Amino acid sequence: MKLKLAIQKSGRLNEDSMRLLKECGIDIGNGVNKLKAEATNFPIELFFFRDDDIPQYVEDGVADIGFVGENVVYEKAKKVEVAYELGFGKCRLSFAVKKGETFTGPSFLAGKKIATSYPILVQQYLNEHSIQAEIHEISGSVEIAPGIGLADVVCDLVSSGSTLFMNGLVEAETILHSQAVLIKHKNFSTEAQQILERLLFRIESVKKAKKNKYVLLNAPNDQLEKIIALLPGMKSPTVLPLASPGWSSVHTVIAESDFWDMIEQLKNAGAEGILVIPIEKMIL
Ligand code: PRT
Ligand code: ZN
Repeated sequence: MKLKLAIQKSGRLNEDSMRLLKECGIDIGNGVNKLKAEATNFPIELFFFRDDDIPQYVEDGVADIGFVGENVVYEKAKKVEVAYELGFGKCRLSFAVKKGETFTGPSFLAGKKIATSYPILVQQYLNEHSIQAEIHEISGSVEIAPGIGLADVVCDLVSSGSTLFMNGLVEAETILHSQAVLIKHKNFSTEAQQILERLLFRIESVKKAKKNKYVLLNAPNDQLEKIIALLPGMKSPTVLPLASPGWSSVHTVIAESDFWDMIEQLKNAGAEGILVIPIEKMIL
């Protein structure tokens, strides 16, 4: 059998979805512009859909799994399971008000006209705060609504914030942090589950590798103990003697997040010739 995976046909998630599959060593034959494509070296078949339709197709079993934004998953509220956070397509769903206005909390929204493409999530927020407001659902260019008098407030996806800024709006309150996730159909055969686990194992290895760097450095032997003590405790680093006497080469893996702090400390401790190399896959 082949696992059927739905991804966005074109748009913000398409490229990252395709790249992730490639990094997992999955080759997709030609036909990317069609509705379907097959992997040549992994039991997976790709379906290309609009992102909004992916939860429905996964609920119906047209696809077994899908890559889609959490914002779409929660707005559509279909019977699917969120199985894995993919780590790309990060954004937030936020209310934004006109520049110069002060958002004083949920009560600010009472009686206001809110333009959004996410009426379900906005209504949920209003219900949670017992606020009555008017929701205007628009499918695109939500940010222009206040400027043309269609709404007082918007609730839209934000990443850099420049769209809001350019439209004279200010982000006020975030109601959802979102990223692309892997969703799965509720009923899975053992065979499908096995393929999914193979896929997740690969995705996990790619993700871990991206979070870490391989570091090689030269250390004077009299500073070796101090330098090794600075390194994170994954496992002991590899230490090899250098051709020049009194020096060793130290190899280790450092988390991207600690990277700059760590490098400064290593330099201060006497490390030289520090090489930092990206890791392609990391299997622990
Ligand atoms: O055609 P189809 O329906 O498949 O695509 P679409 O147009 O509905 O979606 P698309 O491709 O725009 O976005 C797909 C998914 O990417 C979304 O559902 C989110 O999960 C994710 N994503 C991440 C974003 C953004 N970042 C984002 N910034 N989706 C949209 N935006 C828009 C936002 O709506 C606003 O217009 O970008 C603008 C804001 O960006 P900044 O950087 O100016 O803040
Ligand atoms: Zn869409």
